[in-house]
Amino acid sequence: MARCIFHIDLDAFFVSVEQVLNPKLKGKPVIVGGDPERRGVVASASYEARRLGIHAGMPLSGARHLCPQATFIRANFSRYRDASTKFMEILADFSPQIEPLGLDEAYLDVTGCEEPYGSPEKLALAIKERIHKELKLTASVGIATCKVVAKIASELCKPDGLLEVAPGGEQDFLNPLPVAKLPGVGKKTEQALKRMDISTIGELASVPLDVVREQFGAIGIVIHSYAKGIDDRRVEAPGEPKSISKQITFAKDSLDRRLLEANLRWVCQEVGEELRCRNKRAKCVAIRLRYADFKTITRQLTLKEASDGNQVIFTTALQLLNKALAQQRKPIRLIGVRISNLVGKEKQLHMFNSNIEKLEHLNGAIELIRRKYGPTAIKMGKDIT
Ligand code: DCP
Ligand code: CA
Repeated sequence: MARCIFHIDLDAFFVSVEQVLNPKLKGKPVIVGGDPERRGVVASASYEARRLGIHAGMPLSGARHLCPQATFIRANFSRYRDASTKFMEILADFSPQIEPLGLDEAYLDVTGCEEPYGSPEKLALAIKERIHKELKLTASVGIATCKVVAKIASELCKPDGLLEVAPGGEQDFLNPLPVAKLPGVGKKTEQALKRMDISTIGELASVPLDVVREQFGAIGIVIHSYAKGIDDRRVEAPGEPKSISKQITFAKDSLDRRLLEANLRWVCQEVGEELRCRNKRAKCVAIRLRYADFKTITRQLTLKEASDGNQVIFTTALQLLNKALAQQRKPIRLIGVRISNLVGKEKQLHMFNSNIEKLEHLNGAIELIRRKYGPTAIKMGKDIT
């Protein structure tokens, strides 16, 4: 089922908070930054000031030169933190899955939450209305099936906007936009892409992955995938993930069982290590396979008992991989593992099962060696270097 992700961003945040406290400033060029006589930069500019060429990050002295009639206000962070807390509380009333980004923006996974409202758009309008009623602030909302498209959508509809990219419409939406709109494409990458005659997202999406990977390495794989409207990142509250996942994209699509197994083992070790660092056990193990044609499948299994052992995770993941390979033999470009249903690591009865206990000791010892001597210092027997 397609996900429904919102990216919500308050408009001209610092400035808008100041305008709520002093409504006379509404509709005027207002700049929050600091004392223009001293060194400092623009933190937030009202849309009226932006029309006169002011933007965040520009020196305040330059801003004053360009726009002497503007009202300059020194940033008052406690006000912005208060507004931010209330903003996040409102969002929490609409979905349990929130990922705040800084003070004034957040991703919401609202899959299934829209039903009582009739549509994602109506749910977004309800959120905007609450924000306006309670905080007197305006927000812009991007709606899409993944984070990257939702974020680009919210940026395009600012201020006080709402833009929904229908499932399946991602590529048409992205194609004409400049590559700089993609997260991960900074000034340098933008210029390097220009030298390759790539200036729109559509042009980037149509270049073979190998070319982009060759040029930009790992980030190339990410931006190429974003350009195709593919973004599997989940909406997760920082610090308390509901799942842990890792994936690896192969240099060349492959059906070589030894390579697939070795990579699967490595990915399982990585998620296992993070799981134990967080002092958790997982009840659910899932694998994700992406084939050469970008078709992506997920297969998952629930364990009888929550575990944090590499071997349990790997054996389960391998079982899922074998089943998937038996059903479909197409070259694979990406393999990933996600463990979820995380529970606390209370001692459980099966801890007295000596085999499991031995494995846990073994995992602990391997990790100690890795931390001390580096990740390649010790590997399980079947690993490929
Ligand atoms: N901020 C800052 N310095 C920057 C950029 C931003 O201090 N270089 C602060 C002030 C902004 C807040 O973070 O109000 C949010 O940043 P945004 O990029 O979302 O900018 P705004 O909310 O001001 O404007 P927009 O309407 O474009 O979201
Ligand atoms: Ca903002």
